Amino acid sequence: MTSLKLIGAGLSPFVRKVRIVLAEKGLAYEHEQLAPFGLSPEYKRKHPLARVPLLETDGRPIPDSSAICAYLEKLQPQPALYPSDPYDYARAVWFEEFADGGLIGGAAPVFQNRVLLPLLLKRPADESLAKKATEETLPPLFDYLERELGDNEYLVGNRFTIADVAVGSILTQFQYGKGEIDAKRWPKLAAYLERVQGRPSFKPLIEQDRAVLKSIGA
Ligand SMILES: N[C@@H](CCC(=O)N[C@@H](CS)C(=O)NCC(=O)O)C(=O)O
Repeated sequence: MTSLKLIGAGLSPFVRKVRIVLAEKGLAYEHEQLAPFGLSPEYKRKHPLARVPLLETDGRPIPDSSAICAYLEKLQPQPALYPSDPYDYARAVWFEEFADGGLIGGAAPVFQNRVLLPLLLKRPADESLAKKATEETLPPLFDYLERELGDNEYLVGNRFTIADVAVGSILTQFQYGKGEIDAKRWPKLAAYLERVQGRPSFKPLIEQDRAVLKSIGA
C-alpha cells in the first residue's frame, strides 16, 4: 500500500483542500503540521516555491494542492472528483484555478489581517485590507459563483467535484476571518456553502479548525 504523508498547517485552505480529497476517497495518511514560514532548505528543495502543502508518496514529493489532488485521483479513482465529460472536466479544473488564482486573493487578506497576523503571528494587521477585499475584490467573484450555480446543488455537472472542494475550502477561509456571505445578496452561494460544508469530508475539519481558532481568540 502507498504511504502518504501530507505536510502543511491544517489552517491553510490548500492543505484543507487536499485533506478533503483524501477523506472523500477514504485514503489513510500521516499529517505533519508545518507553517509556511522559515522553511528549511531541505523542504525548499522539495517545494521550490516554499509553500504548503507538500505530499510525500512513498517518500517522493509532490508540491502544490492541484498536483496533489490530480495524483490522488489517479491513485484512487473512486469516488471520482474530476468529471469524465471533457467540458465538465475543463470546468472543474477551471474552478480549481478560480479558487487558487482568484478567490484566494480576496479571502487571504481577510483571514491574514484578522487572524493570522494579529492572533497567530502577533504582528501588526491592517483591517483596511480585509475591508477592501470584502467590499471590492470578493463581490464580483461571488456574483459569478451565484450565476454559475444557477439552480444546481454543485458547480459542475450538478455533482460534487474538485471544483466544490477548491471553492468551498477558500470560502471557508473567508469565514474564518469573520467574512460573511450575505444570503440576501447571494442566496444560492450561501446555501451552497452550507451544503458543501455539511459533507462528512468537510465537517470534522471545520470543527477542528474552529476549535483552534477559538483557542487563539478568533
Ligand atoms: N497554488 C498553491 C498555493 C499554496 C499556498 O499559497 N499556500 C500558502 C499557505 S495557505 C503558503 O504556503 N504561503 C506561503 C508563501 O506564499 O510564502 C497550492 O495549491 O498548493
